Amino acid sequence: MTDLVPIARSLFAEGKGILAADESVHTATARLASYGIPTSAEMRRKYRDLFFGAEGIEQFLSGVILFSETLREKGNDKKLFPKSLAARGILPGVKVDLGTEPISTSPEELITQGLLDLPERLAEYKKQGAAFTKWRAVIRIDGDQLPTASAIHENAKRLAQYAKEVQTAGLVPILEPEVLLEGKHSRARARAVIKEALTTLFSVLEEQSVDRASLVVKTSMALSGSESPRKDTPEEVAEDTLAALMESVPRQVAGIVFLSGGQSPDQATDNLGAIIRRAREVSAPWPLTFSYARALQDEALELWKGKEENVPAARAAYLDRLAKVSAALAA
Ligand code: 5MM
Repeated sequence: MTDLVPIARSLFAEGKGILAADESVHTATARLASYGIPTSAEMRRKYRDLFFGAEGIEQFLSGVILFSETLREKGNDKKLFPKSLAARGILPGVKVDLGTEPISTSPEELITQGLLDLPERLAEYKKQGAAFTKWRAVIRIDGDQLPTASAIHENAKRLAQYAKEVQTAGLVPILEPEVLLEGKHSRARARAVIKEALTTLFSVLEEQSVDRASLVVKTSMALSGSESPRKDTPEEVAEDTLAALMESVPRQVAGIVFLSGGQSPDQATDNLGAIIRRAREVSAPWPLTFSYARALQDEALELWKGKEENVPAARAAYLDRLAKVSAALAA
């Protein structure tokens, strides 16, 4: 039986965090298109290589979350991506959910798919070199109406079943109940919803006897909605985020990672720094780090534009952002 706890804990090595590079074909296509980059399978491979082939990323990254397609692909160095990451001491992980669909009884809310053939897929991903996995539930705030308690509970049940199957397969699960930034809501509402989603999740995990010590939680920060005029200070974000987490996440978990959720790279960096400082003040019991996609990639994509000649400048911007986010962990 693999001891999953040291693997989960290694994601929190000092000064290091996770690059989320697990955009599905649909999301990668939209992301690249937003920078004027035409998409094809080869362009997606080049997109991954831009971020995985950069020299020195192992100073800042403990892990990378891949999309299943990328697990089977090779970098420009002709090495399989998971192998070349592992050779540099970076754990390869994989997103195993298959996206979301509307809930039939509450069509404005989403439920995550992917449990049906999960054991077979996990065995395959493990053979391909994955050491950890991720499943994302999507929770939308709309006034006091959404999310419904039932959507939160249904998503928690699937997250728990996912975690159990992943641990049985000898892999570390990252459980991501993402509370979306999109909306007009207040930071207080985001804090309450994050707390509710995590409290429900841990109650279902307990019912289903899921091992907490070898799981990682991936959470949103408590922020005012993106359509709210309110601009939160990093200290406000940190106070509310830590309050939600201290009231809902048991001390035994291997650690908590943050998603960037559409924040600018600077915002995501500054808020992380403030969260780390606040965690120290309140003696938070778990290790914390980042698991960003957009906040680590945006500046590089802006420079890259899908062109070979722009790779050095794009990688320099990416390494610069990684250095800043890593420095925020020591804030
Ligand atoms: C919330 O998205 C996760 C973190 O990314 P950000 O830091 O940009 O918020 C990310 O891992 C996400 O789960 C993947 O990009 C996959 O998304 P899709 O929509 O393709 O499932």
